[in-house]
Amino acid sequence: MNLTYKLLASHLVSGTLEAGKEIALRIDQTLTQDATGTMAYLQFEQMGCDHVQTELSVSYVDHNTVQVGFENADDHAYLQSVAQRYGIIYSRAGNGICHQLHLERFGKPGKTLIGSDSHTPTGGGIGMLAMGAGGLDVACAMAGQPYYITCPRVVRVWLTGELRPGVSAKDVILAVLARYGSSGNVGRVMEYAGPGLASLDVPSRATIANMGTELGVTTSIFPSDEETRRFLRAQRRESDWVPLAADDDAEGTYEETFELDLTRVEPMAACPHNPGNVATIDSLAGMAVHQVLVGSCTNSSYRDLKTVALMLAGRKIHPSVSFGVAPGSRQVVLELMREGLFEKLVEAGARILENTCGFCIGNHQSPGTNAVSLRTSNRNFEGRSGTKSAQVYLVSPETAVAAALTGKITNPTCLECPPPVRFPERFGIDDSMFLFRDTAGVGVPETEIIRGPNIGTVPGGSPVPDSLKTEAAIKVGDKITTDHIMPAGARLKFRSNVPKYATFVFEGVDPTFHDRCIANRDAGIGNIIIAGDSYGQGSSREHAALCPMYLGVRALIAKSIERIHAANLINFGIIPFLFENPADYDTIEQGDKLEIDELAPALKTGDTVTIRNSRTGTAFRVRCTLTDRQRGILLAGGLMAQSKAK
Ligand code: MIC
Ligand code: SF4
Repeated sequence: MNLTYKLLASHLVSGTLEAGKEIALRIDQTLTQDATGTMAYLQFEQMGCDHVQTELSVSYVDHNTVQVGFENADDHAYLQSVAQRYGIIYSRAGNGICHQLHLERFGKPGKTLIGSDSHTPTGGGIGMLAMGAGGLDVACAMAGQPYYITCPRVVRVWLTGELRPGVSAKDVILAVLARYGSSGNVGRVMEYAGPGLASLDVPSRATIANMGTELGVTTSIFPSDEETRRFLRAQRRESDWVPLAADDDAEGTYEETFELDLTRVEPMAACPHNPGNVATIDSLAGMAVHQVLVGSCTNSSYRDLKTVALMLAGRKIHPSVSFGVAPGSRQVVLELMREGLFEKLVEAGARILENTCGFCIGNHQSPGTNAVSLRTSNRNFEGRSGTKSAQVYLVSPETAVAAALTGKITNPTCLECPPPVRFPERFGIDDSMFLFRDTAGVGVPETEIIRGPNIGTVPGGSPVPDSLKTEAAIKVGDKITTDHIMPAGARLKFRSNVPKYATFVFEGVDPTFHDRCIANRDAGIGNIIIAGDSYGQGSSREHAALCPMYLGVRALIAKSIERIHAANLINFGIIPFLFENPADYDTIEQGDKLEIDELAPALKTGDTVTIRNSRTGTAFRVRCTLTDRQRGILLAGGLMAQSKAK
């Protein structure tokens, strides 16, 4: 067996391990973050559990820490009280970014983890089967229910050689993105192996697994070996280590093998406006740069920040560049301080930012008009930085520093790069910002749950009707991300208030979408979204389904849909149709009246439905291939509606 299937087999609750078939998995650990967490816990509260049923569940606060207005602080108070009530470990704001912290303090090789954040696969860096999911799926896992996925095909990435100085893990994942792109990989897992692994430490592996999300795969996974053991020993939890690898004769189990010689990997960048738009740094060299930001769950580890500090030591940031650093965790900050390296950042002219997602989710540090911004984060979707005209390039920490020093895109291998950073024998451990470790898994039932005015309720869906009159409320193209559908940044603070947040659906694409949908909804006309390929890329935010549901969106018709978003649509009762003939996409215009007869009966018995377009007088067919479980959820109007009906 390959490593992926070993972990699937050891957690299989139902189904057979056959690629393409739905399987149910036992989930050992969950994580949430504050931006998706409030909805996840509001849903969990309705499930009637006395305490969480997992081995470990952690609630992190790292996204919404800007606190302009009362909303974020209200969310934090709610999350803290829910955590205490139900036995969830709570990571206070300021402790660090969820994925970095989970890797440092809780992740265990061989365990399953789902998180209400798409970069949960970071845990693959220490041999976990770690997957991003919608908040409702995480709530179900906390209630002891299995997690459903399509049994994946596994691609082996066979690493040989060793990275050259100035080239690092970010360049490796960008090379993988250059090969596989950011769409067309639904249903795959990337499994890393080969002699090249020996030179990649756990933080580097975590960078690769983290940004594997941008491929659209289910997850990425590394073996658990002596390097993994060294990392866990440094975190003073060597007893969590177990050795894990694919069997020697697993070769025939892979869909394909991609061989990557690390020695030949060059510094790379993902160019505007998609992480799959990869170019070499040499091809971009000389371009003037206005902003450089180091941080995010991809590149904010001790390894990354120490490399940055050593490269900056004794030098100054170029006067035309604004340079910011957001460390991944307190442990990273404290370690750099102990080694006298934090001051090198400050001396060089860095703007020291909080240990949070911050700039990565666009809730501060928006670049100027048309500015070129180099970031070590993982997404550069148009407008995500908060500035629509900004040109965001995703790069390694080494390339970021090279630009910060020279004011232009520069190949870092041309500069003097420090020798590879090794993490210390033992990290300093201070877990005091994790609350409720003593009541983990049990909770304190008498805790009063704090619900400030920002804490709303979760709207419910309604069953699929027998026939449906709809309007094509919007027609969008390919690679529409959940950032397009449900903007974050300055809008992030409304996550706990669905009616308010729903006013911003498709805000950057068509600000009139909300009003048109409400008018249709109130007139009894359903709304339909028409989309091209790879709809729902990026974030796991279930609000990208929940808020459209609130606006009366009953269905989506797309050429293809990304994994987590498709699951979220079903969870909230929005029918995820695919064009049987993709050319029919061209025949539909925004505003077309689309009618479906016999909808519920058709969904009950088969998977194709005929839709009439009254403007063209023609009909076309769409497909919705569902398992019986999904069919039940969808017909009931979503998972919560189904549970209530039961
Ligand atoms: C992101 O990077 O887009 C986020 C913000 O972390 C999201 C989660 C969210 O929208 O709250 C993700 O990646 O899932
Ligand atoms: Fe936070 Fe950015 Fe990572 Fe999302 S991608 S979890 S916003 S740091």
